[in-house]
Amino acid sequence: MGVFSRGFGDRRRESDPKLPPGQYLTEDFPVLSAGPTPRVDTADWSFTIVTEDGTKKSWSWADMMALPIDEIGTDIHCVTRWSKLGTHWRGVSLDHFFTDISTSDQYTMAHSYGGYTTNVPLEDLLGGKSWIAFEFEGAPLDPEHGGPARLLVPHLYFWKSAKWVNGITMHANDDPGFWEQNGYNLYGDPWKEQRYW
Ligand SMILES: Nc1nc2c(c(=O)[nH]1)N[C@H]1C(S)=C(S)[C@@H](COP(=O)(O)O)O[C@H]1N2
Ligand SMILES: [Mo]
Repeated sequence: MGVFSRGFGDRRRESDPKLPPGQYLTEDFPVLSAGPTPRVDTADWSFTIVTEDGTKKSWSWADMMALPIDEIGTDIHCVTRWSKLGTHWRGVSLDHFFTDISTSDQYTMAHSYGGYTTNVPLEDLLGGKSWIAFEFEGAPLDPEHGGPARLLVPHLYFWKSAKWVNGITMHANDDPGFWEQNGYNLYGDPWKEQRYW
């Protein structure tokens, strides 16, 4: 935006077709955490998927790094109305974690170090729509932003992108996670302004 005059830039921003309704653009990266920032070393990090029959499959940091890594360019939208366009991440698609997972459940709950949870339908995690992200703009993900690794589900409001993610449990029903129990929408589509119940 630096090459444009301020007035031109502001008008362009207000009408940006990439900006969902009720959102404004921000250049900085606000930190929104419901509790203290957990400090998790990659040597201690693991990610576990638990299915309905209790079967668990876990990945260490090295296991995750051996999976195909994507470069992700995407916009992100927070329910508190800020959006960032054109952010860059590196991460592993959830498709790769689910390759050998056998489940009949259609819903998932993401779990984080520190206890945060958020519910996402399984189909919203698959098909190249979500990642475990560990780099932001060319640097390891800052602990405040969920480092060493966070869920990235950019087509839903950013509260679905669980920071410090350490696992997913399969659910038969769309059970509410932390913010969803506290008034946020069960699904959270920014283009439909699904902010609250
Ligand atoms: N573990 C955890 N993940 C979380 C949160 C949190 O409090 N704890 N906040 C959510 C909310 S409400 C938002 S908007 C984004 C904020 O991510 P940021 O702090 O990197 O901007 O993280 C989401 N993921
Ligand atoms: Mo948020």
